[in-house]
Amino acid sequence: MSDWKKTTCVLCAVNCGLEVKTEANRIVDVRPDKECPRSQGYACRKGLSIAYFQDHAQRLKHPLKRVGDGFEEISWEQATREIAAKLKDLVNTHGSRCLAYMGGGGQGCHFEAACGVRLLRGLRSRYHYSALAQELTGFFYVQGEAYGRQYLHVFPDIERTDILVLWGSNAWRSHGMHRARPEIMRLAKDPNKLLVVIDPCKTDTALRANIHLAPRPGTDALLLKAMIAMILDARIYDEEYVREHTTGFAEILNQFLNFDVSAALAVCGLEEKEVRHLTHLLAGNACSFRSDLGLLMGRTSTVNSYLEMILINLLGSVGRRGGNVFLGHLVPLGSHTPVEDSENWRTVETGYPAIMGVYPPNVMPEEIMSDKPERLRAVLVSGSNPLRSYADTLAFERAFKKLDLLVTVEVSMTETAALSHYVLPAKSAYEKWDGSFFSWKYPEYYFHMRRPVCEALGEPKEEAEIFTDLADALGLVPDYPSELEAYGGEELSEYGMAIMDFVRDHPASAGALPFVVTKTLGKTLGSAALSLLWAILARYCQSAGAQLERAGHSLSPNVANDLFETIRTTPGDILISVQEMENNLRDNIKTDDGKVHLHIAALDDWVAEINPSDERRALENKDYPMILVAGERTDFNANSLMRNPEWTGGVRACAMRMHRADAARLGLESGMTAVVETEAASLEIVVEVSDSPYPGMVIIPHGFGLDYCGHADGVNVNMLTPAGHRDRLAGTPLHRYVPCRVRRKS
Ligand SMILES: Nc1nc2c(c(=O)[nH]1)N[C@H]1C(S)=C(S)[C@@H](COP(=O)(O)OP(=O)(O)OC[C@H]3O[C@@H](n4cnc5c(=O)[nH]c(N)nc54)[C@H](O)[C@@H]3O)O[C@H]1N2
Ligand SMILES: Nc1nc2c(c(=O)[nH]1)N[C@H]1C(S)=C(S)[C@@H](COP(=O)(O)OP(=O)(O)OC[C@H]3O[C@@H](n4cnc5c(=O)[nH]c(N)nc54)[C@H](O)[C@@H]3O)O[C@H]1N2
Ligand code: SF4
Ligand SMILES: [Mo]
Repeated sequence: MSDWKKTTCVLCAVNCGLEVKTEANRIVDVRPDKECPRSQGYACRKGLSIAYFQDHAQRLKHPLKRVGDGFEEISWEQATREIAAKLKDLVNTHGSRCLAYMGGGGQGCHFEAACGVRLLRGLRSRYHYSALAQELTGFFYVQGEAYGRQYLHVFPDIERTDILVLWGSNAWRSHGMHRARPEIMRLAKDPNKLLVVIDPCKTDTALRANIHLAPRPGTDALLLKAMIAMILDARIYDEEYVREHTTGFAEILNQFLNFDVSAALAVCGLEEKEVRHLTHLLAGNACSFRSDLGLLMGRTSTVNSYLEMILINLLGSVGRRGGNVFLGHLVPLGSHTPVEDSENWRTVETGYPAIMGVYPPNVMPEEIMSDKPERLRAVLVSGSNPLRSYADTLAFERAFKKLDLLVTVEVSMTETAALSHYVLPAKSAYEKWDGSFFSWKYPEYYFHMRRPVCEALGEPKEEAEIFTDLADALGLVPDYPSELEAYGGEELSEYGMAIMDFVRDHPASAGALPFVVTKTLGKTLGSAALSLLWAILARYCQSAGAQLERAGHSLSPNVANDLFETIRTTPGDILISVQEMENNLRDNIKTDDGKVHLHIAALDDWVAEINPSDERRALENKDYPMILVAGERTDFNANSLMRNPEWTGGVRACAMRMHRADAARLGLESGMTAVVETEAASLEIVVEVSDSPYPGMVIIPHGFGLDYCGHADGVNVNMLTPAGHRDRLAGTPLHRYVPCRVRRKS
């Protein structure tokens, strides 16, 4: 038997297949998994450095309790008992709105979310904050309005597309798709295909593109409006698609008629004939769009996503072969929570609704500092590091110090953990059963349940188990028949029937079902996450029908159990479902009338604001005349996941890039130190002069400035990002457009 063990990378959302060798319980060798049907032998240097994520000096081994300025080790029993008592007391005294859960949205470990959210809901709070609301909730809002559910999102059919437009995405570095580099090269080199990049900077992706449009930063909405107006004006939109599959076209037409395309493109700094040429190419071919943080964290975030949705639909690309398609999934990444729904809580101080079930981290400091009696007082953090990842580190620090209870579930002693009242050690991605529900491939959907490849040191637990124990201590787990504890292995079908009987007889306990499953099947299987996978499959298989059959699974009553056994006993990716390509739109859309709703009335005023004269004015800022791109992806960052600076191999990876002309004007050269100031703070950073940034723009990577054993490598860019600089509808940070000023350090 090979001593290579199959797993996946957990440093970014594409989760490439890896094979690792271990010695003395450490990962000593890593190679890309050639048999992984998604990544097919591709992995980047970060994945190959995964041993630095698994083993480092700050890994947590035991539950810790804050005592004075330090921590003392305590037992799980004490930790669970004390935290449960404090939670109960706070909720009883101040009401449920005082409690928030921040987590469940990491790059590779999604099985905690079911129990984390159930624990929150068991205590009657809805305040689930998540990294998804760092970037994607404006986009999800638009998807919900257009396609009927916020979790329905379209992604390019990359294998079949003729033109791929990467808009505000530096996929060469960030890998926003499977096998990003080979795929970018394939599209760029194939004479029948085109790779288009729309990005102010000459990024590594842009340098490889067949067409690169470089709009002035922050003018994407103007450019999108101009493209839509051109397409309508020239009547090159897909008339049949619009007639058959959409509503709201008349309203859209009204909004874009008489739009001054020339004036708009002058503000964007683009040649009208180049943009016109591109719109004609797009209209004549199977084109698809992959947008990322340049749009999502751009100056007009939600409106960018809205206009992009309109553009893609006018081109008739949605659901089409080679267009933007709905992918298969086992569970959606979140829940549909319409913003106007009366059940949808608003945040107490800032008034933001949940989108996709989650609230934006940007507002959390204000929610804690609020004077209102219902303010946040207790936060349960897992799999995120707000003190480095989220905007405005100083605001978070002040707010977290004011909390009555901060509990962090972590694999490492992070900056957030260091401020917490309790720190609970989680097993790492390589020590437990876990997986992600991200989905990028089409028409196949593969799922990889990682199995432990290393033994956990100390006494960490799976998060789902930690949350179950807390729920138990809080009395949130209903009584269940003791026979449920006896099942497992071959008797899965009987277990399934017993669970169904239990739910039928105790409908009020349905919400607490994940805890019952982890406490029963989870115990038998030795993993809470694995038992939750069984429950997910049981539910999924009830309605998946034809998708499952196309993947070769027979639709017997036992299909979920069979699939579960296959996943449990077969390392690597398992084919779960195959989408039917001819009816992708019809099979997936969930609006009442089965049509795409092009018009979102709630955004009318905002869309009207996007006009050349108002935008020209809005782009000027006398106090902060430069634009900071706060959080670039490079080969040497992976969110805040790589704490030991040695993993970069000694490369000085954290510097601020700026355009040659700006550097000359400010008297700066590579290697010199500059001072950057924003509304939030100022800091010093080493400069790297380059031709790639747009003039007037400075770029700092994220994921640096982590305190590693008393030393911080590079700077923490979130010192500079004001929490209030956020999308008006979704609250997502506008990290790609942070007004700043820069000077040479005197
Ligand atoms: N190496 C590495 N890869 C990662 C991560 C990592 O930390 N490191 N993180 C992962 C995560 S969580 C995510 S969300 C993805 C993000 O992946 P990307 O969004 O691809 O990452 P960015 O580096 O932010 O690239 C955004 C691009 O937007 C451009 N941009 C800036 N301003 C504007 C603008 O006004 N308009 C337009 N059109 N473009 C603009 C920037 O020049 C940049 O090229 O990366 C993932 N991959
Ligand atoms: N300025 C700026 N800030 C940004 C961005 C930006 O572009 N600019 N990008 C944002 C984006 S898109 C994202 S997605 C966020 C990501 O930011 P976060 O949501 O904070 O996520 P990560 O940095 O991936 O991981 C956070 C923590 O999870 C811990 N962890 C790892 N594995 C496990 C595990 O198995 N269990 C538990 N319980 N914990 C674990 C890690 O030790 C780490 O401390 O960063 C955001 N922050
Ligand atoms: S960081 Fe992303 S692209 Fe690189 S190996 Fe890991 S999953 Fe693959
Ligand atoms: Mo992200």
